[in-house]
Amino acid sequence: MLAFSSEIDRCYQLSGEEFISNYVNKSRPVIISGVIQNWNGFSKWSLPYFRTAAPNLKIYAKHFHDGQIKIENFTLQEYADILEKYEQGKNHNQPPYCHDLPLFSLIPSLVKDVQPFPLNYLPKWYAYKWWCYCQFFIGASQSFTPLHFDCLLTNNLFFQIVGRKLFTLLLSEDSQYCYRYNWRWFKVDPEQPDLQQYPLYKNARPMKVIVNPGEILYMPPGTLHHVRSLDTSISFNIDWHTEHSVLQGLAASLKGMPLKNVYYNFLLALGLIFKVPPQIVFRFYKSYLNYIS
Ligand SMILES: O=C(O)CCC(=O)C(=O)O
Ligand SMILES: [Fe+2]
Repeated sequence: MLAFSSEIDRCYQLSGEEFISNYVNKSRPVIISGVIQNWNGFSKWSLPYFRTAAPNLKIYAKHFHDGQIKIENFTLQEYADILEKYEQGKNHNQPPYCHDLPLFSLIPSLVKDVQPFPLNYLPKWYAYKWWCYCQFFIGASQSFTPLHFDCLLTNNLFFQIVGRKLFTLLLSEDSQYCYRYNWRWFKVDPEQPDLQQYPLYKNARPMKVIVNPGEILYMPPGTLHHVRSLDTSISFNIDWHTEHSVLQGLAASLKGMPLKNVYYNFLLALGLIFKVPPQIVFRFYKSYLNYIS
């Protein structure tokens, strides 16, 4: 079992071998700089840029409130307009958060803005259409995602492109202090923990870290995270399994993982463990693209 560290390592230009042996295999989070700063996305990406690329694209955005998620539908044009008005101070209501959007699949031309992609951090199996496992997070300053872990118990590489985000991370062994509900969500608010209502949280060891544009955050499977945007922000992640994590993910079927998630982990196990080619597995994986968790 991993000894707790209150500090998260920051590494410059970590090699694939170092990343896997020091962080993935030890289930330790890390922030990596010096790998993606030359991506074209850093000079190109903004809401107006996305709006121009696909003004009529249908997207959704979420309001997180008191343990409920309310989803609203927009076109990209409408959503960009709402954010623009908010930034200009013409509208004071916090805009909903465009959260978990598979934007590379919806606007494939964006993939060329994130080259070279650090495929050396992932199992080779993901080289085929890796962008289909990515989700975007686009929103105004102060948007937030409540405390949760990622639903398939995957590894997460999180790429910060525009603006900064404040992450509060808790290692999976601390989930027992955070009051879980609905498989992957937690009742404690790590920004303002209510110790009267959630007394066990006093045993938890939250780690706070700011992720800046150009940095990558690695979160091991089952890491709890609460995320607060400090600025208008554009980020995306890639959720991915190793042979080890996919087995752990399958074992979680016995611990309440929803059946839909078990199905996706089963498909990934076919690929990663039984070496079924990604071209075949991916045919069955397609609906993941619209999977709102
Ligand atoms: O950036 C956010 O608000 C949430 C990110 C997240 O939950 C994830 O990458 O899994
Ligand atoms: Fe997440």
